[in-house]
Amino acid sequence: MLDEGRTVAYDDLRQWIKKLDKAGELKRVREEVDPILEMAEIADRTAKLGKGTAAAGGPALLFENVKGHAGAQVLMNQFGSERRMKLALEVDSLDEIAARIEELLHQKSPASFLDKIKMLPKLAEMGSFFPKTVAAKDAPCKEVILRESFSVLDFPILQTWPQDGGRFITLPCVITRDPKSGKRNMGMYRMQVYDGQTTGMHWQRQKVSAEHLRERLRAAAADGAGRVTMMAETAGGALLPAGGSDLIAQIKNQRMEVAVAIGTDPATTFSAIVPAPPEIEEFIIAGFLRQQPLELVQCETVDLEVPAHAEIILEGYVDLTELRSEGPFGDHTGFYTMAEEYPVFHITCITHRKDPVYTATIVGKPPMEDAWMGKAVERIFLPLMRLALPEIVDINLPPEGVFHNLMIVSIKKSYAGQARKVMNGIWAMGQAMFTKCIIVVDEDCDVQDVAEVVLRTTNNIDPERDIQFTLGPVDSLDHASRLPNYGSKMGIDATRKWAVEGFTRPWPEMLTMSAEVKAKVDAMWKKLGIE
Ligand SMILES: Cc1cc2nc3c(=O)[nH]c(=O)nc-3n(C[C@H](O)[C@H](O)[C@H](O)COP(=O)(O)O)c2cc1C
Ligand SMILES: [Mn+2]
Repeated sequence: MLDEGRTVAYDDLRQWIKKLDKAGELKRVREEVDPILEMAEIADRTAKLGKGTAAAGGPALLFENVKGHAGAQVLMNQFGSERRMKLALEVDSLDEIAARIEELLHQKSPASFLDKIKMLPKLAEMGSFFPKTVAAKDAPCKEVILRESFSVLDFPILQTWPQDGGRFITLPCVITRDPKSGKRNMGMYRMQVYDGQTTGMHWQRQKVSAEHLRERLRAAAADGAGRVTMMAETAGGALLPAGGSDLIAQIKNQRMEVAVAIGTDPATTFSAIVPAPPEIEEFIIAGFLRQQPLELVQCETVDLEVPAHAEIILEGYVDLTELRSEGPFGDHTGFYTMAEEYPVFHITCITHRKDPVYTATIVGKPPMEDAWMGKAVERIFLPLMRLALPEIVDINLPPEGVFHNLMIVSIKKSYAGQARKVMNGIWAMGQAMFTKCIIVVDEDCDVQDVAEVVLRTTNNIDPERDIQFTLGPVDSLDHASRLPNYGSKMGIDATRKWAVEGFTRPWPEMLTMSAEVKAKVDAMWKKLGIE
């Protein structure tokens, strides 16, 4: 059920572009621009406009004169400001989505008949979360179906940084199926274009599609009794049976089907980056965000469903044992990630809308477009984090911390050691496992005010006592860890220390002026002529 005054969800990317145009949020670029580096440089400068101000992030860009691709259009920076992120998800504040989640999580069992009746609109709303399948004739993504002599390079795919390994598809929604549960996953993983029919598949080992691949390998490598031999890890999150070359021969040429959607409505694109638990299909998250079911259609050559309204669909497979060098790639850390082995995606069919609009992003030194997507994730996940850690008041992932490097958390502290409990809880929570530094402050510290956080943290700690290290998985993009994907993390307990924590000195109060004097100065402030 739609809230009053809410517009109906965007059906597709084109409706979204229209909305951006109407809202004065779209800049059409009519100069000829090369998808090799030039588009990236323009998008980078645009992303940095108004940096640090309330109006940070320039307009969305629609390139209409793409060098080497007559008639093509490329949309960039569609999520690149707070205002646009809210427009994309059709809310006045990102906390509205958190409030909707909170409402769902805290449903009380209906006590009376009347309570049950009152729940009906909620149930109807929940019905809209689930995707529905439409016939191919009703799926715009099937307007053109290419089963042979296709090339993904016919689309204006960008190279974003000079030392990149080549062109990369940077905003793809990659769909795979869990071989055990049948559940579908949609994640955003960049794809390096090797040639017209093959790309890389940069799913990092802790991500859901990497686990789908491992599940396929486990099944393929099981003996008659279903036992799996020891597995050895290879890069890119794949596992191969240790030792036994006959086993490798046995699984060679086995495939996992993959489909990729490029250019979907904004809520669907956004849902592909949401770090949801594997049990929850992103298709449902898209339905929840849109408050309207996502329409899916069956693929032509693989047993997967894809968003019916997408501009472009790539269908294909990953060979279970095949790996290929992927990268380097100018990444959202502000550094290049070096070449590493990742699975390879073979395209079996391309379908697309007539005159498809290609969508892309550039990642690099923050703030970039993904900073705003990350902020939306931060706001939406707060109520879910509070489920496990109810003492959390607020969190802040500053864009310069590139999401996995720094999380600032404020807590309502009630017992000794609670800041450390919260750190450990965060390191145990889905993709928050990657957080390299966690700073925990008391509830009266506004974590969104980084200056206040620095002041409190550096004042409040005895470093040797208040900093703790732990070892565990780290983000694949971390170039400083002792080993790829494995290293240390740091938690700083910047809360006020209590006697029960062994701190027996008096703790001073922070400075504030008395209300009486403030009121008096307020009254004379204008007259003073200082401002
Ligand atoms: C622009 C952009 C590019 C991304 N590229 C990758 C990538 O190449 N590999 C990866 O593992 N995650 C990448 N991510 C992060 C994943 O999309 C994110 O972790 C997502 O939650 C993964 O979905 P999953 O939990 O279903 O695996 C990217 C995110 C964004 C916003
Ligand atoms: Mn997922």
